[in-house]
Formats: sequence, structure tokens, C-alpha cells
Amino acid sequence: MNPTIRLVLGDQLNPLHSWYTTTSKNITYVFIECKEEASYAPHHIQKVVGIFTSMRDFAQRLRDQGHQVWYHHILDSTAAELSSILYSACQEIGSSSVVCQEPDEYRVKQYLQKLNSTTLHLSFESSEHFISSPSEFQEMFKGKKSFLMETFYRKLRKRTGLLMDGKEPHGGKWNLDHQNRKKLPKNHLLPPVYLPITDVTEVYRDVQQAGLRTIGTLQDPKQFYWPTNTDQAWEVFDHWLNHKFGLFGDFQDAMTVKDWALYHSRISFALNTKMIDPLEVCRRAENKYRSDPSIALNAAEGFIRQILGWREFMRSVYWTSMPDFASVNYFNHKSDLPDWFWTGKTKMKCQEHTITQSLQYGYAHHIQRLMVTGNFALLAGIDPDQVDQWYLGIYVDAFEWVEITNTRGMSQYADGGKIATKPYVASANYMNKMGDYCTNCSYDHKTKTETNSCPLNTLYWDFFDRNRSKLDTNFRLGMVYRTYDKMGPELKDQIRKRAHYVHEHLNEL
Ligand code: FAD
Ligand code: DLZ
Repeated sequence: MNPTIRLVLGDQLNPLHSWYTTTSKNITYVFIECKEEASYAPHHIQKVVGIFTSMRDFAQRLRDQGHQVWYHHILDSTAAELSSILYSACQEIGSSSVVCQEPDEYRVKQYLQKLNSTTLHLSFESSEHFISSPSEFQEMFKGKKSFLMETFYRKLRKRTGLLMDGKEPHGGKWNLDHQNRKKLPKNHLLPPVYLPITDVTEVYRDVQQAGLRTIGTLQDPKQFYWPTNTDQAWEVFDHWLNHKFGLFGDFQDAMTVKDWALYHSRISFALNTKMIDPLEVCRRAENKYRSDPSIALNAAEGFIRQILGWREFMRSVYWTSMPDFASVNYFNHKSDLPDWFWTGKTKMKCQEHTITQSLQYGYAHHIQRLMVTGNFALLAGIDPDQVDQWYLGIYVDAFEWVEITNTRGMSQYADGGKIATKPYVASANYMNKMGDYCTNCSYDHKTKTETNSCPLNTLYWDFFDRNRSKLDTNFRLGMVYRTYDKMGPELKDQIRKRAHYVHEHLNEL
């Protein structure tokens, strides 16, 4: 019988996949560390090291269970492409039949499909990871120009029974987001975090020796703190459930210079590499909520909505909108990303803190991504291609299906409103309301036209002014335009002049 190869990509480390229920001498699992996958974007060093370490760990566990494994380490050959290494695997194993799990990225799916030929037979099977399917989504939004996450989320709540009492949403309301907007009190003490520790010295050295171009830092390879296997990932999550879940809702949108994750769970890397199952994550969250009266409903609903709602929703938007989605640019934005996005060296405290922590940890929480860096990029009119490249590289959890939908769609409104009902933009007023960045900032968060006015204030009004024809019919923006129209011509002129200066000096802010 012709042996079979099962290709396991770096974000397919799902130990519960039905592939692994039986062992067979006729099936070989192939893992490929390669330059091609490690360089399609300028990845954060912690992302590359995290993925290689997790792949090596997963492969070893399969060997221990008696499976056949063929593993290409990054230094095993000079071959850079996934395809050429896969052909070598086929030759060595003596097989021309490769089965893959459905890749999450359009780019990779196209790439693998092209390898299917008379000499290599390639087929796809489900990754058995997601709760919903793009076809279910398509059916739901047939003929619609925009997609409402809330509609999708409610359907999935009903189907999965998560946070449901019979046919009704538990607690009577589907969505408690309005309760999740508190600022962190001044002397608030954050509970402890659990960071699993893995020594990644060897992988780190391999990555350096291979000459992979990466960004960001990895301070101590002996103490790598992202989960690199399923056991560690559940430890992180269960610790979070016991110590942070209760206030996840209240402080979901809070920002502070004092911490890099606040009440967020930091499970996105483990989820996106499929070490843990999203439905099981939601079930554990619901069980904890139902058995522990200290966990508030706004925390439980808010958390489950992120995974059952947003994460599943974004995946389906991606698969039903690609490849066109990758080039949409509704506002025709063309400016270059300021150099300080790669260094954090800017006088704007909010940007400086968010970017510096992103370079240091490969992580920023959702509101930092959306309302700090994303907000700036949109207000400043940065080319969405450059914004995408930055987000695709900088975070350990960045994979195109969930990065591009959040970046081009939710954050940059480059899809013209398929995902978000209005652009997520804010002036310094919001920053100051939700966080402590404006204290000790070089810029004045209260003014908009002075030489030291916070650039966000000037750019905010300029954004609405220059995009009026595209936005003023949006019913959610009526109030913004009414406020703007009450400003006198002199003030408007000053805003335009200061905005012009800011646009011309983005690198010096
Ligand atoms: P928590 O706040 O604890 O939330 C729990 C989980 O919910 C997350 O792990 C994630 O799986 C899911 N989730 C939360 N918000 C979203 C969302 N908007 N879309 C999809 N899933 C969500 N998430 C990624 O996983 N990869 C990315 O590349 C990515 N890029 C982003 C880019 C921008 C511009 C923005 C605004 C958001 C992006 N997000 C991305 C979504 C979100 O910011 C991260 O999932 C979250 O910050 C991860 O941290 P956490 O695990 O502590 O999340
Ligand atoms: C992100 C990534 C990196 C950095 N390196 C590899 C790799 O060397 N080998 C591999 O199989 N996968 C890697 N990945 C994850 C892939 O890019 C991922 O499988 C695709 O993005 C599909 O979602």
C-alpha cells in the first residue's frame, strides 16, 4: 500500500484531531520549519520561536504515542520553500499522497492547491477546530452588503446552547457590552498572572543561525512565557479563570501604562495554533461562571462573545471575502507608516507604550490594537497594506485570517463598512477617559490646534472633514457632524492647518 503523508502546519497543533486516534506504520506526519513561512511577513521573534518550539513539542508527543514523524528543522537543509522540503519528504518516505488539514490562510491554500499534480496527489480534510463554517455564514448573510456580528453571534449561542436558558439568553439579554467600559481605578491592584516557563535557548539559536529576519525582542530564551503545548495552554487559561475572569468584563476596554495585559486572557496564540479548542474554552468559562457567584455575567458574556462571536465571525468574513479583501482601501489612504511604529520612539505616550510593549512581548490587548495604534493609523491616513504588514508581524497571535479582518475591516474601515458599522476613531478624550496615557504625555490632550495639541485631536476632526462625502450619511455619525458643523470657520481653518502640519511630519510626532 502506498504510504500516506499527513502534513501538519505550524498553526495546526490540535492534539484532539481525529487523525491521531490510531497509529499506523503507513502514515507519516510531516512537519516543516522553513524560511518561506517564517518570512512572508516580518514576524516577531517570539512568534517564530513560539511556533517552532510548539511544533517540535507536538511532533515529539506524536512520536511518544507511536506515530511516524518526519521533521524538517530550520537548519536541516538550505532549502527555503515549503514545497521543495515537502517533495524531499515524499521522496524519503516513498509517498506521492499528501493529506493536509484545511489551512487557515488563503495564501497557503492556493499554494498547496498548486502542488496538486500528476506526480503528487494532495487533498484536504477539516482542521476540526472551528465552531462554525463559512458556508453557514454565507447562508446567513445571503444577499447582504454588510455582516452584523450580533446576528451571527446570537445564532451560534442558540446552536451551541452557550449561556442559554432554554431558548432565552441567560440573564435575559444577549449582549452586555455597555457594562464593559470601566477605567482602571488609580490604586487598583491587578491579580497575579501565570506565565508558563519554557527554555527555548536551542530554538532561539537555530532561528538566529538560520538568519531569519525578525522583529521585536526575546529577552530571556530560558524563560519563554507563551504556552508551547496544550498542557501549558490550559494551565494559563485555568489560572486566568480563577484569578482574572471575574473582572474581564468591567476592565475589558481599560488601558494603562502599568501593565501589558490587564484582565485579558492571553490565550490567542494557543487558540490560533489550535493547541486548545475554542468550544471547550467557552464551556469552561460558562461552567466557571455558573459555579462561582463572584464571576459577573458581563464578564462571562463578554468573554464568550469574543470567541464564539468575533473570532468565528472574522474567520467566515475572511473566507467569504478573500482575495478581494486584501486590497480594499475605501478611503484611498496612501501615507507611509511612521518609522516609530518599528521602534516605539514617539512623544505620544499612548503610541509609545503600546508599540514598546508590542515589541517587547509580541502582545497588545484588543483596545490597544484598535483604539491606540489602529486609531492613529486610520486618522493619519496610512496605506492599509503597510498597516496590515505591521499587524501581521508584530503579534505572536497574528495569522492573516484573523489579522486582516480585524485590521483592514474593523480597525481601518478599508472595506467601507462590511464589518464595522462606523469607523473606530477617537480623539484624546477617549484615551483619557479609558486610560492613564495622557498623564505625563508631552502633548496636551485637551486642545486641538496648538503646536503641542495631541495629534489625535487634530487628526480626528480632519478625518471627518476630509471624508465627509463617504461618511456623513452614516446614521451613527450624525452627532459627530453636528458638533463639527457648530465650529466656526476660523476654528475649522486652524484645524486644517495643524492637521496639514501633522500629516507632513508623521515621523517626528
Ligand atoms: P482576550 O481579550 O482575552 O479575548 C479572548 C479571545 O477572544 C482571544 O484570545 C481571541 O481569540 C478572541 N478575540 C477577541 N477579540 C477578537 C477579535 N476582534 N477578533 C477575533 N478574535 C477575537 N486576534 C488574533 O488572534 N490575531 C490577530 O492577528 C489579531 N489582530 C488584530 C488586529 C487589530 C487591528 C485588532 C483591532 C484586533 C486584532 N485581533 C487579533 C483581535 C484581538 O485584539 C486579539 O484576539 C486579542 O487581543 C488577543 O488577546 P487575548 O488572548 O488576551 O484576548
Ligand atoms: C507563522 C509560521 C511560521 C513563522 N513558520 C512556520 C513554519 O516554518 N512552518 C509551518 O508549517 N508553519 C509556520 N507558520 C505558520 C504558517 O504560516 C501557517 O500554517 C499558515 O499561516 C496557515 O495558516
